[in-house]
This record gives sequence, structure tokens and C-alpha cells, in this order.
Amino acid sequence: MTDYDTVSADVEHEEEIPEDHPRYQDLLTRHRIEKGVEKGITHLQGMHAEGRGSAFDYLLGEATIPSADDAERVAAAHLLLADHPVLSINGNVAALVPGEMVELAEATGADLEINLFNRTPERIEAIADHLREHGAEDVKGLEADARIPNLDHQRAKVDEDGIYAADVVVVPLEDGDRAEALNEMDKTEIVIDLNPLSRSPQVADVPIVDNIIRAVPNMTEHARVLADEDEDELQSIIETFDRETALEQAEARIRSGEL
Ligand code: PTJ
Repeated sequence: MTDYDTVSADVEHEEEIPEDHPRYQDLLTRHRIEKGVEKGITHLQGMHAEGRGSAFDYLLGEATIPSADDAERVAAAHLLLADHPVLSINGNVAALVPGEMVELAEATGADLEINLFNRTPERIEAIADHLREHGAEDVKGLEADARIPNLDHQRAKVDEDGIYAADVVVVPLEDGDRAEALNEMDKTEIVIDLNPLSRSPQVADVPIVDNIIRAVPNMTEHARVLADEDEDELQSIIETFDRETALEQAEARIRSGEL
């Protein structure tokens, strides 16, 4: 029998969190964010973001709902069809799914690019090192030699041969105007966000309303299954997707508790 009272809030290693704990995913997520802050990867504001996400995940039943699974498959098809796909990494993403983002990049031929709201050279370096420790060979976002037009904060700083040149961009965990600005650059945007009413999923071509710790491994699995499909098949998967329905189904699940 597991004595859940022994799960202290300050576990040192995530292996100490019992996998059969009813709130395992939430405890794991909180632990990774705390470690991210300690390592200088995650900004303190990332804790607020995590709390917000966690409340929505609770209402979603802490599960990947069918419409999110569809969106994750469509996202995989977009990434495989893209000429230049890029996965954008902030401090929360780096803390929560560093190895999983590296795997998704490998499965789809995408680049990894660090892009921060609270940008400092120290955080950029810490996140690049962390990604390399998890297997990344090439990390973009260090040069920041281009700017997203019509955006007057740090998230405008991108690599010319990275996000600036990308045709498909994965934008996880940010409620902001960068999503709108990227949209104006005619990029295909895949957004991962637990809040379907947040601005980023509202403007995304593919809104994924799911916890990033479930969404990214599932996208990778779909990409591996779809890897040998021809372009027509990938295109037809993309065409069956309706972004409004995906957003409505997520909101209905959150409001009603029913699928
Ligand atoms: O690392 P930086 O400096 O770039 O800063 C990153 C944060 C996250 C602090 C910054 O982007 C921010 O403040 O974001 P917001 O405005 O709080 O938005 C974060 C969004 O992500 C919210 O809509 C949350 O619901 C959602 N979210 C939080 N945790 C998760 C999540 N979505 C999916 N999976 C999660 N684990």
C-alpha cells in the first residue's frame, strides 16, 4: 500500500513520486517546474503559468481528450510535410519536456529554437545546456539575428535561419501576441495550451488543448506512424481537421465535465 502522506512537496528526485499516486502527473509537473527554477531555466512566472495550466488539466480529467489526440496527429502531419519546421522552447517547456522535444524534433526533422519572454543571456545558456544534456545537437535562438515584425518585446528575437524562415512553428505554453504576429507572417502555427480560450490557441491553425507532457510524446508517436505516408495522405489528414471544432470540444469538456 502506498502511503501518499509520505510524498513530500520537496522531493529531491522525480523517481520518489509514486507512479500510482492519483495526482502523479500534477506532482511530476510541479516538481519539474521547481527544478527548472532552481537550475535557472524556468522563470518564476513559469510557476504561475503552471498553476493556471494545472487547473485546466484537472477540469479536462488529466487526460488527452479525443479531439486533442486528433489535433496531435494533424500536427504531426504538418511537421512531416513542412519544408522548415521549428519547435519553440521557453523556460517551462525546457523544464517539462526537454528529452521529449528532442525526440519530436528527430522524428519530424524539426529545429529546436529557444524563444523567451523574459530573455537573459544566462537563461538562454542554461536552457541550451539543458537541451544538449537531453540529446539536442543543434540548438537555435542564441544568435537572435532577426525580428518578428510588429512585436515590441523580447519574444520578437528569433534566428534568421530558424523561426524567421520557418513554414511550420510549434508554439507551446504562451498566451501572447507572438502567436498573432507569427500568424501575420503566414506561418502554420501549432499551439499547445491547456486553456482553449487563451489567445494563442484561438489564433492557431492547429490548437492542441492538452498537457504538454502528454501532447509531445503523442505527437512523436503519430509522426513515427505517419513517417512512411505519402504527401497526399498527409495532406488529406490535414484537410479533415477543423480548428473551431477542436476548440469547442475542449471548452465543452472543461465546462461540462463530459466528453
Ligand atoms: O520562459 P519564458 O521567459 O518565455 O516565460 C514563459 C511563461 C510560461 C512564464 C510565459 O510564457 C507566460 O507567462 O505564459 P502565460 O501567459 O502564463 O501562458 C501560459 C499558458 O500555458 C497558459 O494558458 C496555461 O494554461 C498554459 N499551460 C501551463 N502549463 C501547461 C500549459 N499548457 C499545456 N501544458 C502545460 N503543462
